Amino acid sequence: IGGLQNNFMGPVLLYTAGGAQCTILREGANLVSWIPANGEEQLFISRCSGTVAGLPVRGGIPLVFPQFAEMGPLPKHGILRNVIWDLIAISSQPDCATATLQTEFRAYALPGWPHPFRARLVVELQDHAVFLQFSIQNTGTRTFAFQSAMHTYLRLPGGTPVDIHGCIPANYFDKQLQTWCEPAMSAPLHINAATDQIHQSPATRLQCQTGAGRVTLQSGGFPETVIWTPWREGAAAIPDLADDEGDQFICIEPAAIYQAQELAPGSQWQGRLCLVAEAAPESETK
Ligand code: TA6
Repeated sequence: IGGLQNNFMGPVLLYTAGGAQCTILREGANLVSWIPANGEEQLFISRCSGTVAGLPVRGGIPLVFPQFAEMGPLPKHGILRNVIWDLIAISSQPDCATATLQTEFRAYALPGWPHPFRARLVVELQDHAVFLQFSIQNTGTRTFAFQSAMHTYLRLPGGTPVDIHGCIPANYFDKQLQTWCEPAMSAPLHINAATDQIHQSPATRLQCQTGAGRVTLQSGGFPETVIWTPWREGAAAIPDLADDEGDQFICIEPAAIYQAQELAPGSQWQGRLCLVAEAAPESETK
């Protein structure tokens, strides 16, 4: 039977009758585990998560808001990934389970961010897919602009390059080179080294071969896409990542960074992400 298993303070667990399951931490409303029916874990979590005080979990799908990286006065990637969210609704049917988490900020609750807002994340789990709907409501009296991303850590087998299919060619900012680059016209995007790029095109339908099959990623509401991995050479510089974990994930992040979003008083913005898992054909697993 499909269902739910939760306690008020602990992680939120969803599962379907078909055998899919996912875990959402109330810290950061982070989807830290997703195992589709007949499948394996699709998301990466570092075994060093939690070893450095003050850092959020290294992996899953941290939510970035209202600042991307160090592009403003707030802590890196903003303020949502460190706070404890409330579980406000949960429901279950045999083939689908849903959880809604929410957190609210009052005006001037934080230095560098005077605006009150309500953030909500709805996670819907089906046998082979998980849907995330991230929304921000401006509960204040002034329009504000914000950056956002769903910092999705897809698990890789490690030790093998990864191809990302379906990128829409567009200029991208290379954070390592600190320069704007023209898109490579040849698809797919082949990753075999440290990569940190902000592409000026949405993740309309990207496909990536993960450790246990293929994942399709579709976003809505986010005009840009970040592709990041430290790979082997960059792992040592990240304090809450083991040295052998650098090539065990690729972050594909629907984002709004250079194309920040504006939100008028009382209005709501919504960003969506759908992940669909497909088992690898037998010929590919041998
Ligand atoms: O989204 C890519 C990025 O901004 C990278 O530059 C890298 O710093 C990464 O995020 C991880 O950030 P974190 O604060 O989680 O270490």
